[in-house]
Amino acid sequence: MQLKCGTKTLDLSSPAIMAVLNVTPDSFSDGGQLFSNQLVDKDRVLATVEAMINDGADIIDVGGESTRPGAEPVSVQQELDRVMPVLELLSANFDSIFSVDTSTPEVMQQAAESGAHLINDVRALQRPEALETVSRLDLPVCLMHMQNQPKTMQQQPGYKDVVAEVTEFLRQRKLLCIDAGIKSEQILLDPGFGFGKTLEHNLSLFAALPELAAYKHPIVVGVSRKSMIGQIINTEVNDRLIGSVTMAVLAAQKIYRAGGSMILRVHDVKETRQAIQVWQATK
Ligand code: 8Y4
Repeated sequence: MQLKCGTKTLDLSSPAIMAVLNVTPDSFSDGGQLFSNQLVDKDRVLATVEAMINDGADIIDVGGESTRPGAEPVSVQQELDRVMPVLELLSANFDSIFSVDTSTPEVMQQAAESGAHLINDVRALQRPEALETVSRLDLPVCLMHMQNQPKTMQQQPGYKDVVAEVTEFLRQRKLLCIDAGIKSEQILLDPGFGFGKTLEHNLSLFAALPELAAYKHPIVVGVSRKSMIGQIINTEVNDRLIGSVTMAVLAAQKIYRAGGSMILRVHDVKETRQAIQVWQATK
């Protein structure tokens, strides 16, 4: 299984690792140190990303909008100011695959012009012009499910049947992508762990990963350090490494046993890579 990403090709015969690079000055647990006085600290970004690549990251996911529960929306200009200098810096220095975590068509367009290879949209191209923009760019896109918006999504998550509703949403968004001219083989699907979901909802979706994999699109799984893990093992965000890696391996096992393929979106690249290698050897 291979995913064409513009000028690059991503091998998905085993799980690919997407490393999280937050370029939001307000993000505390990671990424906050990439800024000083609202300006990107270039040396820090280069050192961080070099380590990620050496640790085994296949993709670097650059995001300038905080989508954590309760986060305030950002302006287009703010997002551009955060993301573009970093993408330009990374494209000039590394031969890796870069994804841009954005829902904003202007950011998608400019990021692609500066060398981004994949669009990661937590709003599944629902903003005006997003479908048309990605279709023109001819890049792969991750469609993620979210209930409500980051500001309010964890206040009252509710579903009659979370698995049916999330899979139906992704199926509909995928059909609209294909109508807009996006190639089926460029579409990735993501149930959106933690985005408008209780622990019970997240665990139902996790159990249903084989069903989602049966759609034959690569699945993106982002559970790293999220509160669902904190709720299971009762730990703060800085003590979720083992839980995150365990869940990543279990997700890989579910998806590959079902004949699918996947990308793991993670903060802890080295540990996840080692765990996946050990799992691979036992297959
Ligand atoms: C601690 C650390 C607590 C991180 C919460 C978080 C996903 C995503 C995010 C995902 C895809 C996050 C941009 C949320 N999660 N994109 N983005 N899938 N495709 N929260 O699951 O990491 S940001």
